[in-house]
Amino acid sequence: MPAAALLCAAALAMPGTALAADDAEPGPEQITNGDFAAGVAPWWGTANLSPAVTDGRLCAEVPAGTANAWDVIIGQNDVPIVAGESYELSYKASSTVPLTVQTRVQQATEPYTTVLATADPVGTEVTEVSRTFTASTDQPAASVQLQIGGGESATTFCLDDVSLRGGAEPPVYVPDTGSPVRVNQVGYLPGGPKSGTVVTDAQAPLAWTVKAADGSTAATGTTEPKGEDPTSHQKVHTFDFSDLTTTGDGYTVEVDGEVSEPFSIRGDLYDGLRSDALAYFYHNRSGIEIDADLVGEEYARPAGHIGVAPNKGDTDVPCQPGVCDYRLDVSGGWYDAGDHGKYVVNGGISVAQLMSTYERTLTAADAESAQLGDGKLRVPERDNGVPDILDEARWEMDFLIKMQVPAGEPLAGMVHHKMHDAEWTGLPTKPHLDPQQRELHPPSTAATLNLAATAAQCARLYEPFDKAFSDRCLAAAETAWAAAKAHPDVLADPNDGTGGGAYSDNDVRDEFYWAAAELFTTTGKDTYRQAVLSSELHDDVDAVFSANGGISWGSTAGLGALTLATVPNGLTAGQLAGVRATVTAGADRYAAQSREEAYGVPYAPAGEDYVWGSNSAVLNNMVVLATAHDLTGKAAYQDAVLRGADYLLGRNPLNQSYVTGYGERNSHNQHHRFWAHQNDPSLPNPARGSIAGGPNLTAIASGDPVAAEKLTGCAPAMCYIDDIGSWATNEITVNWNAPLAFIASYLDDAGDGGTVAPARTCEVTYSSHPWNSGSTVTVRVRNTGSEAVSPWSLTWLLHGQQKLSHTWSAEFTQSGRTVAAAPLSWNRTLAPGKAVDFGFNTSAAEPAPDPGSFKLNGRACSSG
Ligand code: 9MR
Repeated sequence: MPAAALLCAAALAMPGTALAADDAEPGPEQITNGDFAAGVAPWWGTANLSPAVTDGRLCAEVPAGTANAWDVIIGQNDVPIVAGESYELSYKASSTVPLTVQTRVQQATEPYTTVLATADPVGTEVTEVSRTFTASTDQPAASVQLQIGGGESATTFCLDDVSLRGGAEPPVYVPDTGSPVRVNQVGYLPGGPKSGTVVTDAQAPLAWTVKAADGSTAATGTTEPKGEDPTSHQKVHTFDFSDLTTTGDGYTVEVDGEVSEPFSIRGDLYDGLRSDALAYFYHNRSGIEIDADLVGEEYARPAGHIGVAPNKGDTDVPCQPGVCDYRLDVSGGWYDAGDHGKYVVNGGISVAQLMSTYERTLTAADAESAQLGDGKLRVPERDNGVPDILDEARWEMDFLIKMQVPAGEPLAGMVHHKMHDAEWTGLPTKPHLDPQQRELHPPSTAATLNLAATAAQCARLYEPFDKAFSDRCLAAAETAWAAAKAHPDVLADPNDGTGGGAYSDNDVRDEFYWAAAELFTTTGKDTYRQAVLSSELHDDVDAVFSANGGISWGSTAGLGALTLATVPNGLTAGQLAGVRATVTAGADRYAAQSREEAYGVPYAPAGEDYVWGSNSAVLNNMVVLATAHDLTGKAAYQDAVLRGADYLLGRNPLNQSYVTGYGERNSHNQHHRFWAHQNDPSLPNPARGSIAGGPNLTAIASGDPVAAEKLTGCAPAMCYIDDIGSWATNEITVNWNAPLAFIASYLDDAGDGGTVAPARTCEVTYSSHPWNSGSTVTVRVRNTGSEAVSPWSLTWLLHGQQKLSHTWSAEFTQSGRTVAAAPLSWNRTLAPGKAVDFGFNTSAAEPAPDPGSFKLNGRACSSG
């Protein structure tokens, strides 16, 4: 079956109406984006033109001295023309030097048979042209062309309100959704929930059968009718085969004679996704050659935006006119998305979530750091002694710091909101061939707080690996915080969207909260504590983990709450319990949504309002659920994460896996200027592990031309198309791949996805009391397992600026915030049922509460 089936609606609707009679209704519109409200596409120009939308019209500089009218063309292809039908073509045009337009409706390729060929004079004033014709031949994909070459003088030609009415109703796009039986096309973890959805009009339960690869029956049961699903308007049943735990590949589910896509049941399903999702960031680095040895020939490319022509940046970038009179080296960082812009508020959340993917391995009992470690990921900094995921994050952190306004300049310490091309470039454009001027846009409070938050997190995570960099991060963070406090309401302009996205945000209370939480967690300082506790968002679950989707680039309070709940900090036990309760309340909400949704997705915005990048809203809810699972060990949270993965990987109304390379029916034509295979077969598809933005109810209103053509009337969770032109449903971005990386890492750590919390074979009691200007801590670790541990080693995190001063009864090392205690000669062996006691004093004037998470020889202990 083709990826998308086109049905001609002529059979269903009224036949095209002729225009011969004066009172006849004009027929249906055949032109897409004739008023240019959605920008240039799908209009095209010959290579000697650079058409752009100016004041709502399409304008182009027509060169002088071409020989023929057809040497300069503005046109639109794929316009269906039906023989015998009557049409009216009309448009408004002006030309600074009067010219004659050769107006054509014709075949796009040889022999260029025309159904309309007229010569229409256009003057300096707006001229209206209107022509009617009856088509002499069928042309299913005709080309409407305004041929404007052959003039002696150069001229500016502008065009508006192009319309071609008549003929048959244009074809209605009907997505090919394949089998009505929907499953996670990658598979299910053996110990996790296994559910699916089937689209059917049947009222009564239906029998389902899971078949193994050899065709044998592996499990059977009956479906549960669910009625009409409001997200898809499909009538659906669900089915559950969680009891099947036998590992294998090539399973299918059969319901009512219909067979699902194949899937596996295995514990290592997400092994590859963790590193692929993270490789996305290296692939999209700016300012460095992408090395074939790391990504393969197909994906290798020269460094983009290092000041080598035709690039104009990013090593010496001016501000937009009137914004500043200095220039900055803002090279490096990651490209935002399909475009080459670099936006602090979006880079900020992305790098934070990458750092949190790493930080989780320090705090979550069952998280593994090895797969993120040195030499494990596709980064050129392998074997430098630093975990690879931190190498990747540093590429962006360095860029974010460069975006800070230098000392001595107006608004020093604030951070430029973004930098990008002065005009939008077309698809495809390889980064190193982007000829546009790059410009810094004004600083904003939101961007400044993004730097404060991420640089504070950077300071604590890089301390063990590069103290100077850690210090630089902390200085940048504190400078940014002070600048944001001094300029608390400098908002980015929502209309500043030429050549790059606006990323405007008119509420920065959440950015203040996030930055305060990170700065407090890193420094323990009272100013930041007060800023956290006095924020009206603190512990307000409705604001922080909204039912409509909690965390996004414009809504960052949840990032702060997750850090406070998981990374040891100086909150009192009561305050810590409060913030953890906020996280679990948010997770309870998303888990309930997942249980109630027909497709199991932990996302249920009011009015089914699937937002731009809805897949990242799903993922960010999954991050809250995963964190709640890390904190509590409750299976219900992990189950909801797994059902979220099912939705993203195929159990959804479109039967679509949204992650390139994963699942039979995966998205692979996402909107991207280099991974533009759909536009240019010599270029690659997106690399494995790239997640599409997903269904977007506002896609048409946003001016997405493919959505306008194909998705009119779509049900919320079906407003998506895997077409490179659909930038509002099918783009890829750093801030969507970052939560994917977090979740892939969590899922890989989840092993078999057991619903029973893993057995703990050690127990830690941690008691802390104020002492002089610091704290005295005593630790007891008990071996609750059946085997001796010898020699033992216990690790945990200290918080803030706490440093060990005096220690006893164990050998201590501190690396950044991580403390390791090892035995002395006399307490080397921890026998079953026995405990060892040791202790230490800390130096900083802040409490040292129980971090709640300990590992004995790398395995999690329970703490009591
Ligand atoms: O992800 C952004 C989404 O939340 C906004 O609604 C939308 C319109 O402002 O912009 C999205 O971000 C795009 C950005 O503006 C430009 N680079 C690509 C981003 C993803 O489509």
